[in-house]
Amino acid sequence: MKLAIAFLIVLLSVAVIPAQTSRYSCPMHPEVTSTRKGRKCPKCGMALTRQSAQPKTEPEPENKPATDSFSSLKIPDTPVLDQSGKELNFYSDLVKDKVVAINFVFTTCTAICPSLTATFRRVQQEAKTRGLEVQLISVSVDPTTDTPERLKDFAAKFKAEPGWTFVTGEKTRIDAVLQALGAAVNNRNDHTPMILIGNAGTDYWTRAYGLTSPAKIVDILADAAKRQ
Ligand SMILES: [Cu+2]
Repeated sequence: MKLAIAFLIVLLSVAVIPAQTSRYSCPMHPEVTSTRKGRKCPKCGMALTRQSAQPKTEPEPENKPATDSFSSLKIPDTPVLDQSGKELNFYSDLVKDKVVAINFVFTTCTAICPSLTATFRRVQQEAKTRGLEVQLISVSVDPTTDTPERLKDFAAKFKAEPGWTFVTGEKTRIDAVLQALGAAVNNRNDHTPMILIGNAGTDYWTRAYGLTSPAKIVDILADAAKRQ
């Protein structure tokens, strides 16, 4: 009898304890979970959010729209500079009424930026092949170092064509843009590999991991272009 009770207690604690532990998971990648607060998703850099104690059994759709938190209205119309040193208003000149993909890079990065940028290059080529009109935007997370001249060299190195704009500018303004797009970081090396993809005309927004295959990213862009 005692043994049976002890067994029951062990069984109960096994069943109950995990359910009481807080779980955090990535809004874009539900398979990425942690029991610790404040973690970021290694796939897209988004902060993990707390989940209810009951794990979801329904699989999440792969391209979950970021509609719960994001809208064109959140994008600032801040004056910024492109790689030619031309002043543009971020929202009205680069985003408004367009199908866009935005990534976050810095020219002196030796880690992930070369891959993110090479991916964008292939996205640009593939979108062109498929007749899809898109605006690519690479926002510098290190605007103090990344002058328009540096960005121009960087763009040339990756054979960027018209329709791909590299953005820098006054640090406070760029910080405001990064903040609004969910890509603000204290240390440039911690920048997110996330790509923000949207149809600004219809206010449809989603996010993707920056090292997803270029074909898949173009699929997501094509899907965004069709969204009402
Ligand atoms: Cu980087």
